[in-house]
Amino acid sequence: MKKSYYITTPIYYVTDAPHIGHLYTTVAADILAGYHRLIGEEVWFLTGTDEHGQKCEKKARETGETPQALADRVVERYKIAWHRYGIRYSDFIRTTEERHKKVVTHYIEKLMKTGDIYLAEYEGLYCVPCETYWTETQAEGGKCADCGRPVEKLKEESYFFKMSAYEKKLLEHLEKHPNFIYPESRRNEVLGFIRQGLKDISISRTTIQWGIPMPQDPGGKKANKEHKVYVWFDALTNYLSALGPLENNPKVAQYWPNAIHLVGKDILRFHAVYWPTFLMALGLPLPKQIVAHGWLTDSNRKISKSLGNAIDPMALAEEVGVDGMRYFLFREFVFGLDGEYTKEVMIQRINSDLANDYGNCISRVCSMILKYCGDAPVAIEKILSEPCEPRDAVGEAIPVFHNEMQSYGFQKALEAVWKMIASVNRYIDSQAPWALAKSSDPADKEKLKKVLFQCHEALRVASVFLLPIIPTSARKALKTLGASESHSGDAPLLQKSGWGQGPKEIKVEKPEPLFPRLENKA
Ligand code: ME8
Repeated sequence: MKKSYYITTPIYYVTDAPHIGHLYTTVAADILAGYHRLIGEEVWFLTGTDEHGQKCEKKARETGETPQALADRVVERYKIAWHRYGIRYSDFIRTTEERHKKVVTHYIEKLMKTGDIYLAEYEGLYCVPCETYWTETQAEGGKCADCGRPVEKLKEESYFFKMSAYEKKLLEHLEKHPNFIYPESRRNEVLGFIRQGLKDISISRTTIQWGIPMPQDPGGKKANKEHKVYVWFDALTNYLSALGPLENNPKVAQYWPNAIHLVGKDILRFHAVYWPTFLMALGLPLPKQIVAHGWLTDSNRKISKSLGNAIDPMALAEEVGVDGMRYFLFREFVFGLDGEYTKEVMIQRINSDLANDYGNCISRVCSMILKYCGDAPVAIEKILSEPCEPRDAVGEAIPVFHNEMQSYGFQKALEAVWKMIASVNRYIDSQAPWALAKSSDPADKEKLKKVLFQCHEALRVASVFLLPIIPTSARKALKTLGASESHSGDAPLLQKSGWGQGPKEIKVEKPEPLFPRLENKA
């Protein structure tokens, strides 16, 4: 049976159009989904939008729309951006959909019955933009521990979730599953937080209208129509509600045990503490892993709409191209760490790696093949049976690439691919095909063909590896190389990416520039 893989992105707030930070997480998920598909696994890839709560309500007031109209409008911006970037999600969930609201209500009813959700009075320091309560110690100097903005004193009747009851169980889970939170530095932060003691948390709000109503309290206490479900408990449930009903649902059985939540470090605690304890209370299995990445920053400040430094992915796609962006984001930055975004570095990276190294190399090799060997198909099986430098480079890169892709080391995986490409460029320089072409010795003619097709093979393998990362360009490259079939069929990343596993006969096409050189207009 095929292995299954379930990858999720956070569901993004519809308060604004997507920016480069949202793009970062979504492309990461798309690369992982693509990679796992290409190694033959069955993949479910979920993304979507978080449409309830105070933030959306407030934004709608500002824009003079109903919250639903705001959500309907902004969700299109997300869908258009993801389409533009070739994001191949399996499902897009919106928290205002019936399928989602039903599940949230059902879970809360269930926990009201077991007593894991109860009514009490709450007084605390609240950060409106983050929709989070803080203790006096957490909100040092009256500032939100996350965003640094002032907190407000708020008192309200609220439903609480008995998170404290699951503290020990959660710690045990983390100890038994050291990879549950990735990377390790983030795991340690979460462990530190849990060890300070988990308190029960408020999971309803009376201060908002725009949310899922709390269901009727079965204890016969006060009617609670005015209580709305706290947006985080609404939102987190999307990862399960999107799979459909829990009982007798093959999709849940297949994918839920393999769920991987990809999130930014800003929302790790919700995923690594709130969500697992909520699932424990419901008696449900936990996801397999929670992976937190760093932030893209601008002058060392998080890039975000509210800080006013957001960068529009649609404009970037126009300016540097979709694959240029996809490549840059995962070659330039270490996935778990923050990364400073600058336009200069981006343009430099795309020009040097994509236009010069990769694009030029394909164009050079294909042009020389057409020039020196003609355009009839060439049988290459025998040629590829011999040792050579590009072959060694391919052999070294393959295990590194797979290891890194499976441990979120995108940067190192790409470095491995670029080592193959560099070996081809070196080999061309050392073997000087143009000199061999001038020789009248028939042995040199044979050698010329050999050198060119050895280079060709390393570029074919590199392009197969690049399929999940820069899908459109890698496919175009394979077509130029006359090896399109290498990416179709079963698990091409396993079965077609070894030396000599491509087509037995090659007919290259006239190369066209894969990546035009970019100018820094600024
Ligand atoms: O938090 N660098 O939604 P959101 C990298 N609705 N990634 C960034 C980023 C940056 N500068 N800025 C944003 C929410 N992100 C909730 C999630 S999930 C059940 C509910 C990415 O629209 C990163 O993935 O504020 C971060 O966690 C997410 O966008 C926050 O998106």
